[in-house]
Amino acid sequence: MRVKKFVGTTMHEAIAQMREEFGRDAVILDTRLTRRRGILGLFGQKYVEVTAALDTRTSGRKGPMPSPGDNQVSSGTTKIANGKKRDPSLTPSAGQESSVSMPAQLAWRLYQDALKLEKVSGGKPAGEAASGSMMESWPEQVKELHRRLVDNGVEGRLAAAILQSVWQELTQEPMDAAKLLARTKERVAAMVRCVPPWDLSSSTPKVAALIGPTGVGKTTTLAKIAANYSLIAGADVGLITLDTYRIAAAEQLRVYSQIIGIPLRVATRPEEIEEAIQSWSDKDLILIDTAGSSPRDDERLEEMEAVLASIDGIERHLVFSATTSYRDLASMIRRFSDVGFDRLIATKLDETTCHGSLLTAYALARRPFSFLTDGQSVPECIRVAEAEHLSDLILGDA
Ligand SMILES: Nc1nc2c(ncn2[C@@H]2O[C@H](COP(=O)(O)OP(=O)(O)O)[C@@H](O)[C@H]2O)c(=O)[nH]1
Ligand SMILES: [Mg+2]
Repeated sequence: MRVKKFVGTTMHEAIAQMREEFGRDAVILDTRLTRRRGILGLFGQKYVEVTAALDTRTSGRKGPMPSPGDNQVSSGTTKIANGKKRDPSLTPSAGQESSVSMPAQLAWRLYQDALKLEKVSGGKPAGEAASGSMMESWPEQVKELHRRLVDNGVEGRLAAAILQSVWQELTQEPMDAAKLLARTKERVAAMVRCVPPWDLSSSTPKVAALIGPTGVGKTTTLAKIAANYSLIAGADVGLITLDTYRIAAAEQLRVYSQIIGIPLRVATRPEEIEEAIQSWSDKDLILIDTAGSSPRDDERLEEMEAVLASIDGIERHLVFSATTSYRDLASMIRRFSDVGFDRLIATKLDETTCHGSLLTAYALARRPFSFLTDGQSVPECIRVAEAEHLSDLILGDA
């Protein structure tokens, strides 16, 4: 293992040096913005330090910078940004989502039925009782898998609906625990929709905003996305922050924008966002950070709703932590549904081993996942959401 610090005036420069020396197998361990001492320690020039590691046992490649057509990042767990010039036929636009298969629809319908029953009878126990009577006919292995899903944080009635849909198909066959698990995984993967990375080949910029409660990791995730698209995919990225309530919050993003070497605009009024977007019509990607607001903070949400509604074609990603309880997820998603959102981003996957909340959040929001994050490091700890991987996480197998 070789570890080395690479220094540049921008992150582009530092990463270029890293690629030159370590090739494409390098893993970034740390990135930071520092100042060289100037007069009296002041006014020193800012520079970026990238600490990278290379596993010398497995890496034989000592290559040049990735070629323009070969710009997919693969560092650590990251596999996020795709090249700008991809074959459009291979890259469905974010709006096109794969359709939900019939068995998956059955699972969703069973779940909706349990919820409906709960509504007409005025409480959760009826839905639970319905699930309970369904479960009585199950063999022990199916019950055991239900317990596993619930232990992993999948809401009980949802877990029951999934297993009932799988069990219905398997009743004619001899019970086989491995087959049951494999089918359940397939079912869950078919139930959650994910969108592929953005196709940035359009002539107009893709504009995306990250919304969600305070502290879930919006700003960090925005920096990860920006760094991957800018530094590895070579996209022209601009950042806007609406987080003007806390000076420190805009400052946090400013530091990231300096490290990455991309521009940041701070917008306090809706017109300023529009101006920024208009002046950046030649950019590939414009990312907007928003003020974190607690789900109960109505006034701020209304303000944000007005601001985001003023921007045409903006894609809103609701960011939530994988550690959130069912009750908090439900109230958060209800609240942010008023603002409106198109995608889900789950963060802090590293902070829990129970990833059932991802399925619960999807069930409540019914919006596709775009990205998942699993650590504090920028730009590594992020990946594009993929249904099979989500399913493994939800079943506790990843
Ligand atoms: N463990 C872990 N921490 C994270 C992750 N994403 C963000 N954080 C941390 O969560 C805290 C809040 O992040 P921040 O981006 O400021 O949240 P915001 O208020 O939603 O913008 C920071 O300490 C981040 O480093 C993640 O995926 N895993
Ligand atoms: Mg923030």
